[in-house]
Amino acid sequence: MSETIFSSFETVTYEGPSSEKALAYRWYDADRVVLGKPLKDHLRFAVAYWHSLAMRGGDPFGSATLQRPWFAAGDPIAQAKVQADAAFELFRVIGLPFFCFHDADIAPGGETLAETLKNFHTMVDYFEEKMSKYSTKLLWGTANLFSHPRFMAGASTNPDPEVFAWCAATVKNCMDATKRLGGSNYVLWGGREGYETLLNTNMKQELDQMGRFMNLVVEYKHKIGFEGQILIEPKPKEPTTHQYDFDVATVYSFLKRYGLEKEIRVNIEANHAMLAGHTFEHEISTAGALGIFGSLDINRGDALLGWDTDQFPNELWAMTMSMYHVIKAGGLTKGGCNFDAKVRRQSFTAEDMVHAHVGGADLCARAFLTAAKLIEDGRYDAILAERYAGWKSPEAVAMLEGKVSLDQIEAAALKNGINPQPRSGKQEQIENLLARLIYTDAL
Ligand code: XUL
Ligand code: CO
Repeated sequence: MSETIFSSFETVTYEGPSSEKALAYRWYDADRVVLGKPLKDHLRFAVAYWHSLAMRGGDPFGSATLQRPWFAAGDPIAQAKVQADAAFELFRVIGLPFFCFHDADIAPGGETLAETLKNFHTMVDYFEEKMSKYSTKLLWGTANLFSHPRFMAGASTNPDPEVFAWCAATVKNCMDATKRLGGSNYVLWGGREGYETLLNTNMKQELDQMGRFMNLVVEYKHKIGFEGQILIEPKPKEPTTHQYDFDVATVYSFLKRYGLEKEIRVNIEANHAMLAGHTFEHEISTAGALGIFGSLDINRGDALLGWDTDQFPNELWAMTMSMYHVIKAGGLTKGGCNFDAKVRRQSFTAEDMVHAHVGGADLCARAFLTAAKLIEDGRYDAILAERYAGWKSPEAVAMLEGKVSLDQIEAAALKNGINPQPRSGKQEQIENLLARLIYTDAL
């Protein structure tokens, strides 16, 4: 193994909130038991290979800035191996339990499908070897079906069936690799599953193609006995103007339409939620209500910009309420918190990369501990329970369970003569209670 830019760093450890050390966990005490299990098993943090290892820091106006020596390490496979050596050293330094990858992040593409898959499997072999030497596990694998020009008109929704077939072959191989590396989930983000103009688009045809593709994925999952979750990652726009997997609710309607609502869940990304005009917690709560909550891509956007800035999270209130809804949705079982976040172009050193992950994990850990405290405290849940308490009466239960018809409800309402009176929604009271619970160091 070659010396890497992360090799000189000590493994970052938990030191507690009062630590003055620049690189230390203040809130992420991985083994601390909260709500019945260790924090690390609630949060299941993952490093995103694409942002942390494969990105070079270019933007539409400027070239690469990030200091990543592996891009000059010889032929493409040699480069990919040096990059993997650095990746596993980064995982060791930050001590987070998982990583996630796309095929194209870990292996160079080839001229043909066969060559591309050969490169991929060479690197999967290398990853298997690395994983036997380090403790980091795979949270999820995925296929990049959006960067290469062949995908410019979509992947499974492409007007060209040969592109559909290329994508099917690629996903089959990525699912095989994910299973082989012990992945807990397989993710599909429809990078270009949408359109730029309806003038050249047959939407029904494209949706049927995507529905068939997802069914093929699910059939293959069962065929190979992959026990992980299959997840779709909603995003409303970027790169295409209109994306078919706009938000959680849209994905749910797609899953229902193609008979997949029991088979596929969602990987919800904070910045994507913002682009859809929602909050992260709205999307988590929607998935919880619809029974399709799966996993999280944990980054933040910028309210002043209209695109996916993929920054490391640092908003305590928003993240606390998101974690509250995660717990209410049943928690991250096989899912996790993937840092689908990148350092800024000026943060080009190895040290910046370590700070970014440590700060992000600390913020999420603090938010989770606060959300758990909020639940254990009980006052917030009591306000909510009181607001809906009327629905516990036998008459209300009968209405909700479909035991009475519209005319029976009318007759009962006329008979009891109740004139409903407005009640306070208590928004400010709730905000004040939450502010007291969130912005305190006592956890
Ligand atoms: C793009 C995005 C992707 C997916 C994986 O916005 O979030 O990185 O997470 O393809
Ligand atoms: Co993402």
